[in-house]
Amino acid sequence: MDAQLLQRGFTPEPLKPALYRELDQNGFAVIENVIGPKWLEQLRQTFEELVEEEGEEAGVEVAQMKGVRRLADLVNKGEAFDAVYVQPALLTAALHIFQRPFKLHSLNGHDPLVNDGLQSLHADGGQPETAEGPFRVVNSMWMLDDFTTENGATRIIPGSHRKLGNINDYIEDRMADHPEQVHLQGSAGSVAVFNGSIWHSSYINHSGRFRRTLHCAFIAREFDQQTNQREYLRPETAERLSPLARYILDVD
Ligand SMILES: O=C(O)CCC(=O)C(=O)O
Repeated sequence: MDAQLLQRGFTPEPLKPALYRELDQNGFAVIENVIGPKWLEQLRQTFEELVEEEGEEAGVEVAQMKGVRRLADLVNKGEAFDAVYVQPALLTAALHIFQRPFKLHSLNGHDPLVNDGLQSLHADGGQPETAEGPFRVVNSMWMLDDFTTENGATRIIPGSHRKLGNINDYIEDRMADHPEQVHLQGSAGSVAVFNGSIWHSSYINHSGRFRRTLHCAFIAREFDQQTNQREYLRPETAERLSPLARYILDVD
């Protein structure tokens, strides 16, 4: 446990036992009904407004990708995102994986366009030193639309978070389909949480229907953030932050 989390107002929201097993054995789990209908609508609307407003600059703070509508630094881009990175079930799952203090790594958006979106298999946090960890990154996929095999639901290789060494030692062509890959499917409003050492990637959107997601990633506190929140924090965001949010963002 991280005593600071509790002191800052975090109340753990224990997950169903099966979800802890899935996080440990498979390296990922889908938590359903996290985003209620009104919040979902706000997140979708803010996503679209930002894509429109930012145009060619969208996503530039972290990474742009051909064939994908990307957004970045969402902590500073709307009140609708304030409750994302402090969501209790998500923090509970992250703590279960890290087993030590952690902070936000980045909060970004991702939507693969029709017949596009394929990425090479990768692990956000690299491979662990031992099969039991410690693990460096935990990521989560906030499904703003239904995630299906047709619209490019993320592909993921169950159990690969415990592989040691470099991913290239195991896979010759990381763009190719992997014999063990499954897709992170779920209804809009679900959140998939996964160990950042797991092999995964964005997949081809064959349908052309939206497959909007927020990537809310955390990193163990001893490492640097992907988006340095102290550097990016805007005064209007700072005014809204709870003590817990300040701790998770590491802006004190
Ligand atoms: O949105 C997805 O399906 C996964 C994206 C991803 O893994 C990445 O951008 O690194």
